[in-house]
Amino acid sequence: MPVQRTLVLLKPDAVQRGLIGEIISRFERKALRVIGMKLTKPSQDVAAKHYAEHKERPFFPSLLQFITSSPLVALVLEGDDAIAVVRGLIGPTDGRKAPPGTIRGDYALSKSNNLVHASDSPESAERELAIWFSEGLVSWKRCDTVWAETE
Ligand code: 3AN
Repeated sequence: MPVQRTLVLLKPDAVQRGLIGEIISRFERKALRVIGMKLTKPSQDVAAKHYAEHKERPFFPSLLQFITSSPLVALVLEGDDAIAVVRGLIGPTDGRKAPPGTIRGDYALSKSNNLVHASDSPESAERELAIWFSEGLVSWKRCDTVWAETE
């Protein structure tokens, strides 16, 4: 199983609704490692780079407005198959359709204000990590790894 790194954003709605701890605790309980974390209010330029693949979509202006409206928490998570695992934990885009038990399914009622972003492929993760964490990451080992990750 490949050890992967993935970019997660706890978007402005997660911060404003006081859900930072709640959401991060789900990732921690899954035995993922937080190897990067910061509270930041992104510039239009950073937001546009991050969402570049959506620039032709009708919702692009409102997406940029939303993501730059208030601080967000940027995280990098590391672990076995982390990209797919984190996408599974957050659930599908539309909070109304996301199943209970997923983060969006439990806390979001919207397609746009859906609390969390997570990289959707190794290529996206690499591109997004360069945008949000050009300063680098902090590598460390969890002391419970041998209990949590043994096949
Ligand atoms: P996901 O975050 O589930 O990978 P994407 O990549 O399709 O979803 O869309 C990126 C972000 O754009 C979503 N997280 C959501 O905030 C927003 N978005 C997607 N589709 C719509 C839509 N139809 N209307 C408004 N916002 C949308």
